Amino acid sequence: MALSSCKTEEQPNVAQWPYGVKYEIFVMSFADGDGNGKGDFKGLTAKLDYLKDLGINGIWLMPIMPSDTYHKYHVTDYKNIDPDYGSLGDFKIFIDEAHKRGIKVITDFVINHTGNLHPWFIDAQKGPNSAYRDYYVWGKKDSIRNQIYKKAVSFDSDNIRKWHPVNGDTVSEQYYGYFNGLCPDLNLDNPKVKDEILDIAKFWLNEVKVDGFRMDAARHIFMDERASDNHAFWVWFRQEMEKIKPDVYLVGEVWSDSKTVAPYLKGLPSLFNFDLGYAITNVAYSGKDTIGLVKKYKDISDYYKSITTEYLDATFIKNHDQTRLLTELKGDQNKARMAAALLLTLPGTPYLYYGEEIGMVGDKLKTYEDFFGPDAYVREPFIWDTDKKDPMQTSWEKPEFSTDKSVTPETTQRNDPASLLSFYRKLIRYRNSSQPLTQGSIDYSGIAVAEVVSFKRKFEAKEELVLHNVSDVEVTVKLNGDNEKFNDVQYASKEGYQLNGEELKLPAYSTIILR
Ligand SMILES: [Ca+2]
Repeated sequence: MALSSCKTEEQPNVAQWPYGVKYEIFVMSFADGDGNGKGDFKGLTAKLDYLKDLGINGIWLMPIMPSDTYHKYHVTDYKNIDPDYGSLGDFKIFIDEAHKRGIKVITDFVINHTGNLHPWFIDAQKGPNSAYRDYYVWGKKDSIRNQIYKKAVSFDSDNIRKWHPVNGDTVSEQYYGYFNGLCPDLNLDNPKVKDEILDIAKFWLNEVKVDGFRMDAARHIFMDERASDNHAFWVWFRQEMEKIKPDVYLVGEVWSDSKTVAPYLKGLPSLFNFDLGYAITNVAYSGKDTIGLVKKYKDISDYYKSITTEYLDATFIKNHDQTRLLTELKGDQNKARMAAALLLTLPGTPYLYYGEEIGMVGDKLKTYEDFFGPDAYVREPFIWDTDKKDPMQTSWEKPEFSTDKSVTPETTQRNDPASLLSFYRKLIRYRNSSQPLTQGSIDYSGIAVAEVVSFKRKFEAKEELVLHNVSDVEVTVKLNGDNEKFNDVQYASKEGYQLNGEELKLPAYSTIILR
């Protein structure tokens, strides 16, 4: 009973798409295949075996289309690959190699806005007679006077000026840009723009063979006052995508509370669960479940399931817009492990943010002086080896947080069974071998101990009991009543646990899964 349980190594992988663990990548920071310091598809292709070994079956790529911004959310050409990342040919090879390894690929598809250097917008700015004028949203000074400054800010934008003048001209029409003036909103009331979007989608899904899209800024397609138009837009969008590719996978970003999120599920049955990310971080940080994590999770997911039977939760802890997990947990790796363990044992399709698995750090709240802004602090180069020994190490920016001093490189962690990376790999493998964890329902365990988050996961006749001691002290719980049947330890994150009859002793910061 002292051994760190490893019944999982030879078990078949039951994580069938769209279930399974996903991995979000900022290509610029991942792996450099041509030696210019910027990540690209040659590099990413060469690192696919790393991702396969980690156990993921899906990759979400942050935007890859040509853009004048480092993060590439301001698109200037919808049918190509940014030259920083290589060629379309490189990308097709990458897709092919990913598919050979059983890994699907989804890309960010930014349709709320284009970059201001997109040819459509360059032309549209020429004046009301431009053929592309109606591709964007224009307002005359009188009609927009009361809404030039929107008072409300949102989670995903602190911009309050939504209307922007062309070249300082505040007399004529101004254009609408929800996030800022550098990314003008597309006019998705215009059928021509909708046709363009479908044409672009056909290109990526049919010709390039991506498996789906992550839809950025899904609740800003139309202005806030037109929420129901936003909901209806996504129903239309999904129907059209399924005509192009019947098994297309779509996941949306609606960064808001669950009440605001819910109406989007009819069009986008997979949406990122921001509330869960906050809740997991909270429990891991405090070392106690003071918020009732399982109830919180069940309340949201039961509510969403009542809206659509197709609901498929897209869970995550942190993404590219947020301070990194380990930084938020004040560098405490034990707590980071517990957060990861919660994510990887709860329902849904868990998304890891690249570098989480090696303990990368980055604080978005740090005052910034460099050109890129605070978001770049959470999008730093992945650390492959010390002293740039790995030729694929990216160096497009000088990292402030994640260096080979602050983060143990992947190469060092790879063969160390006690490393954070090995912890992730082992737990993902266990999840992949378990139908209850991968696609089962969740229910209360009935065990009420504040230091322990516990729940049952069930798929058909298979049932597992998951217990997380999120605290820094050893805790003993009683497995009585209905829980007596769980007597076979399948997974243990640590040595030192003990199951004696009804009593289960959980070491500090440990996860035990029983059948
Ligand atoms: Ca490169």
